Amino acid sequence: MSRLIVVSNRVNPPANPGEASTGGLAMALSAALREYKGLWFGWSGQTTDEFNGRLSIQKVGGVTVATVDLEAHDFDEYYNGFANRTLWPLFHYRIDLTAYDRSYGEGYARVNQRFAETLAPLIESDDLVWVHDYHLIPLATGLRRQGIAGPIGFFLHIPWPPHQLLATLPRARELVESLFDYDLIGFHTGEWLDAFRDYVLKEAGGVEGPDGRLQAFGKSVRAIADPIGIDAADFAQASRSEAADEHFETMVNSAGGRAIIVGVDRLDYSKGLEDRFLAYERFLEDNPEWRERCFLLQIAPTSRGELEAYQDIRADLETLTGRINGAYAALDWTPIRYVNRNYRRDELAGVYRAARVGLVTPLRDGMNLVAKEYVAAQDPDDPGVLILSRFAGAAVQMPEALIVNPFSQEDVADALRRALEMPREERITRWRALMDGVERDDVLAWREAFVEALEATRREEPAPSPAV
Ligand code: GDG
Repeated sequence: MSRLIVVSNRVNPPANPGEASTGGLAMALSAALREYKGLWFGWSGQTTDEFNGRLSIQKVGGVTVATVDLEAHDFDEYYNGFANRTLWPLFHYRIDLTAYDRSYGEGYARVNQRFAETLAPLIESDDLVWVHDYHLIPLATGLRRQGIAGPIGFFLHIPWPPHQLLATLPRARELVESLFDYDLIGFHTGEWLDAFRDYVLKEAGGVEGPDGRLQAFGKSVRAIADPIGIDAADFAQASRSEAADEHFETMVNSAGGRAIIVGVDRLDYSKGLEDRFLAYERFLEDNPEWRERCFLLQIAPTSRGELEAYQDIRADLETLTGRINGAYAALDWTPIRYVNRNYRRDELAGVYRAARVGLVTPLRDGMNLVAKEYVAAQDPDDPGVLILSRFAGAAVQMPEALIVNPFSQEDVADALRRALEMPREERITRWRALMDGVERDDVLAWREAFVEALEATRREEPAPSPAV
C-alpha cells in the first residue's frame, strides 16, 4: 500500500479523541489519517524571523506530523491576506468583503513555493500526495518544479464560485491553471464541480475529453464530487461518553423544561449568524405562545480574530443579542444564550443531544459538518429536528431536514415553529433517513473514494491536449 502524504495549511490533530479542535478540516483529516501509513505536513502555527525550512516531526494522537514555521509577513500576506481576505470571501460569494492586494498574491506564491521545497525531499516515488484547501492551490506546481512526478490530488473544502464571480479575481486564470498540475481535484458537491468545469470551459477555453478529464493549458485533470462526512462511529461513541452525559444533564436541568434550539459555528460571516438571530427574533414576534417555552443556544468560538471582518461580525452579534434579549427577556428567561468559547467534542455531543432543534443556516458553506454531528448525537427514540440551509453543501445529501432559505427570516421562523411542534413519529422517520446517510457517507467513505480515484490516475494515460 502506498503512503499517504496529507498537506494542509494547519496541522492540528486533537491529541486525544474527545479533545477540542475547531474546524471541520482538522476533524476530518485526523480521522482520515489515523490507522493510515503516512504523514501530515503543514504550517506549525508559529512564526520565525527568517524562514529556515526546518522540519519538526512528531507523533500526535496516533498521527505523524511534520511542520515548518513561517515568517510573520508570510502569515500576514499568505494566511491573513490572500487566503482569508481574498479567496475565502470570494469563494463564499462575498465580493463586497474581498480585498485584492499585490503583496497578498506574492506572499501566497512565496509560501506555496516554500512549502513545496520543504516537502519535496520527504516524498518517495510510490507516495500519494493529497493537498487540502484554498491556502494551497498552487502547491502542485511547486512540487512538479521540484521533480515530483507521482500522483498529487487536491481537495477544496469550500465552495467553488460561479465563473463570473471568479473572473473578478486578478490572475484568476493563473490560479486555475495551477490546478492542472494535479492529477485529481475533489469538490464536496456537483454544484461546485459544475462551477469549476464552467470556468474551464467558458473562461479558459478548455474542453472535456471523451474520458471525462478536463483539458486546458496544454494539460489535463480529473475532477470529481466527493462529499465529506464525519467519523460517525467515533462521534456516536463521543456522544455516549461521561462528558457528553454530564453536558446533556447540565443542559436539560438549566433549560427547566424549555425546548433548546442549538447553533454551533465558528464565528464567521459565511455561517449566517446575524440572519439567524434576526429570524429567531421574527419567530418570537410571530409566535408569542412560544416565548418563554424555548431558547436559542448559540455556541460560536472566535476564529480569525485578527481580521476586521471577523471583529465586525462579533460586535454586530453582541449588539443584536443584547437588543433581542432586552426586548423579550423575562425575569427567569433569556431568549438567546450566546457563548463565544470552544467546547470539547464530547461535551458538544451532549449539548447537541439535549437540543430539540439543530439550527444550521449558513449563507454559503462547502459542506457543513455540524449538521451531520447534530444528527449523529440524537437519541433514536426521541430525536430532535435539523433545520438546514439550502446553501450548505450538506443540503443535497440531507433532504429529510427542514430545508430553508437562510436569507428569508420568514422561512426560517416558520421552520422553527414546525420543528418545535413536529410529532415524534415524523421526527423519528426523518432522523432515521438522515442517520442512514450520515453513517453511510462518513469520513472514511470520503477518504476511500478520493484515495481510490487518485490511485486510479496512475493508470490513466492523460490525452494530449492542445495548449490554449
Ligand atoms: C470547512 C468548510 C466543510 C465548532 N465549534 C466547536 C467545534 N466546532 C467544530 C464542529 C465541526 C467543525 O468545528 C466545523 O465544521 P464545519 O464543516 O461546520 O465548518 P468549517 O470549519 O467552516 O469547515 C465546511 C469543512 O471544512 C470540511 O470540509 O464542511 O463547509 O467551511 O466539526 O463540531 N468543535 C469543538 N468545540 C467547539 O466549540 N470541539
